[in-house]
Amino acid sequence: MSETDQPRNTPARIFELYKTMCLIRAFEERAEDAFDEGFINGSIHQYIGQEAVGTGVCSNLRRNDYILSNHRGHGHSIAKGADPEAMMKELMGRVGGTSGAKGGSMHIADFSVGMLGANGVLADGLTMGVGAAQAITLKGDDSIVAVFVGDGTTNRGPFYEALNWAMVYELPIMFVCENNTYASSTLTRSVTAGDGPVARAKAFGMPAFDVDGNNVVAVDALATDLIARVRSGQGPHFLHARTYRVKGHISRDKLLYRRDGETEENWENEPLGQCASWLADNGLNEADLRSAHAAAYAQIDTAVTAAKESPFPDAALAYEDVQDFGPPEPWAGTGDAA
Ligand SMILES: Cc1ncc(C[n+]2csc(CCOP(=O)(O)OP(=O)(O)O)c2C)c(N)n1
Ligand SMILES: [Mg+2]
Repeated sequence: MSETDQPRNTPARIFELYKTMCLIRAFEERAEDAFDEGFINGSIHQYIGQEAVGTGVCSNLRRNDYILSNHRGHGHSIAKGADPEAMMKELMGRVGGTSGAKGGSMHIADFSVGMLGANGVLADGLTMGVGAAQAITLKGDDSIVAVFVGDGTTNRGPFYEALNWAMVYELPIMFVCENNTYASSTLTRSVTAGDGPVARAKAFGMPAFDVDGNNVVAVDALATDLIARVRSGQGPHFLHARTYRVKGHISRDKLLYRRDGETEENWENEPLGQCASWLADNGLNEADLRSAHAAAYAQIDTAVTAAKESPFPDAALAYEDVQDFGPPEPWAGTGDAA
């Protein structure tokens, strides 16, 4: 199967995906502004340039399907249906945040839409996703799990444990590798042996497919097919999406390790512009495209204002949601070396 074998998508459907991508783009741009203004502590990892992957995959998931994300999780969360306003509050540590203001950018979770969590520890989402898929099989329902993993993370051990376990138990899970070319400031291919993520997945006997991750029409079509296979009991599948991290690794990253012009060249292929062209070619009028874009920014601007106006949580709440085993047991030994 190749990308071009996929059934063509309708303009109405692709327009919905365009709106989601605009929302993600607006969220990331406004989050960067808020970070620069000092409203967000720590760091933020933006999803700009990768919107088509999360959007094309999650648009094929049901509300009761699950996703696991990574450190670059804003786009995945929005695509799965998390509320951008609650997410913005989470980024700013305010009352009403998705994780009660205790998680921040890298720990957004919203179980009500099946978003089981972003994660700052590379590859941990993979093993948790396998656990979730195992739970689904034990419960016997027909939901599935999609796990997002970066290209650099495919060099970590848990990637192999997760793929192996998923295949051995034929779990209902799709691994989505977002190959955005970089792992922090390193070109991933310069530290990766062999033929890359697709070959590695195939080594486990897992059906693995490659797609242009900047083309939401293609991602959506491939995801439609692979998710149907996973849901029908055909076991784990692997979707490898070629894309490009347009922004720095974190918003403060000045990209000093890139050659002149590299970012600009890749910006030519960014997914929103491609999608808008596809829609225009398929009959959507420019005014509808423009108003969808503006509506996304208006929604996020409202979210930013609400987040800035929301108070910080009461300090006493820091002790809620914390597992408390009590004080340590008194030392009962003699002090002699065993
Ligand atoms: C176990 C672990 N090792 C290292 C890091 C530091 N770190 C954070 S993101 C990152 C690069 C990840 O690259 P990739 O998997 O390609 O994801 P991308 O950032 O490109 O989305 C590294 C090394 C970490 N968070 N966790
Ligand atoms: Mg990467």
